[in-house]
Amino acid sequence: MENLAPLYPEHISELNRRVAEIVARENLSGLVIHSGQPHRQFLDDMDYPFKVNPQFKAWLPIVDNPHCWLLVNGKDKPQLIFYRPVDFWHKVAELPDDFWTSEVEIKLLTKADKVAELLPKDIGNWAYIGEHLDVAEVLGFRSRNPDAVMSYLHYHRATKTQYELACMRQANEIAVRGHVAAKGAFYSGASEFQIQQAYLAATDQGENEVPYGNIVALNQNAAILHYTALEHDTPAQRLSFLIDAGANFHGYASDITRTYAFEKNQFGDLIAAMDKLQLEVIEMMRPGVKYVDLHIITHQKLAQILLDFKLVTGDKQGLIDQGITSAFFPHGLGHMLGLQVHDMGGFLHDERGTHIAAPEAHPFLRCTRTLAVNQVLTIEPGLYIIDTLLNELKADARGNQVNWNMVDQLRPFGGIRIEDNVIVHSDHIENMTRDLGLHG
Ligand SMILES: [Mn+2]
Repeated sequence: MENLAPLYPEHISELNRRVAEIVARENLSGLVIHSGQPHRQFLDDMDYPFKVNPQFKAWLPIVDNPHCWLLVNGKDKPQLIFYRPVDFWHKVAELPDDFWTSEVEIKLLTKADKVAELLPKDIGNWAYIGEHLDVAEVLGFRSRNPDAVMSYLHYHRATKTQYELACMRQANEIAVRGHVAAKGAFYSGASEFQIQQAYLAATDQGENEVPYGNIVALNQNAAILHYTALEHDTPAQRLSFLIDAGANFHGYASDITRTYAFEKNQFGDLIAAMDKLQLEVIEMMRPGVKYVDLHIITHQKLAQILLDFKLVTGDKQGLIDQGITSAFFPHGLGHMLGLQVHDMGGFLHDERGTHIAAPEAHPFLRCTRTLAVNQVLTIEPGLYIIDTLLNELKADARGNQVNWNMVDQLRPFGGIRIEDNVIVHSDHIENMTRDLGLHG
C-alpha cells in the first residue's frame, strides 16, 4: 500500500486553495462543513446506518462519526470539532491519532447541542455545508449550501489529488480481493447470498461499509440492472454470474463489475467480445476527449457485436438511430468516481455550474464532461436481454431486425457488464482495476 502521509499535506493545501478562492469570490468568512446527524427510523429507537457528508470526508478520513464539524477558510489550519460524547451505550470514537492529525487543529465536543460554543462568533458570514438546514438555521447561518460554492466544489472535485488517487487505488485493491473470492464461490456452486458473504469476508467490509449495495446476480437476474435481492437458494442450473461490487477506502469508492459464464459457450464468447470492446473504449480515453463521444463510440462497437453474434440485422448506424442498441444497452457508459460512487459534477461544464445534459437519445448517461488530467471514471458497457425493452422493439417494425431465436437462447443468461476504474493522466491512462490483475 502506498504511504499516504507524504501525500496528505498537498491534498489539504489544494483543498485550502479552492476554499480560499471561492470564499473570496462569495464574500464569505469561510465554510463550516457538518459531518451529519444520525437518521432515526420511524416509530423506533434505532437509527439508519450513518452516511457522512461527502464534503466532510473530502478533508479527513472520518466516515463514521456524526456531529463533527470542520471549519475551513483557506488560510488557517482547518479546525475539526470532533464529537466525543460521554456515552456508555455506544462505542465512542477514539481520539484521532493518524497521519492526517498534524494538518488540522482538533477541538472536542462532548454534547452535540453545545456546538455553538465552538463555532466562530461571526457565524452569519460563514456558509453551512451539510444536510441539516434546520440545525444550520438555528445556529444562525444565513448562507446554507449556497449554489455558487456547491457548483465550485463539485466541479473541482473531479480533479483528484495524488492523495485521493492513492486512496482510490487502495479501494480497487480491496474490491479486487472480493471479486476473486466471489468468482471462486460462483464456480464452486454458491448461492447469491453465499457469494455476497464470500465477497464481504474477502474485503473485510460489512454491508454498510461498502460504497453501494452489491449486485450479485446469477443467471437471468443479471438482466436486472440494479438487482440487490440476493436469493438464498442455489439455482438448479448455473449459467452465468454478474457481480457489480466495490469497496471503500478512507471514504473513497471503487466500483467494479465482472460477468462470468459457467461453461464454455456462446455466452462466454459474448463476454469476451464485450471485454474487448471495453478495453478498446478505455484505450481512447485521454485529456480533451468528450465522455459523450466515448458513449456513442460504444454504441457503434456494440452494434457490430450484435451483428457478429447474429442478434440483429441491419446497418450499424441504423441500429443506433432507431434505438435498437439502446434496448440491449440502456444505461450510460459510466460516471465519475471518488467520494461518491456516482461522484458529483458529472454534468458540470465549468465552476460556475453550467450544466450540460445528457443527449436526448441517451438520457441515462451520467457524465457529459470533457476528460482532463487526474479525473477518475468508470467504463462499464453492458449487453442485456431485458424483455420490457425488447418488447418495445417487437411492437413495431424494428422487431423484424431482431433475431428472436437468439434472444430466447441468451435470455436465461441475463446479461453482461464489465466495469473498470480508470485514471486519466496527461500522457497515458491508468486502469487501476486491471493493473491489479482482475481480467474480464
Ligand atoms: Mn458504476
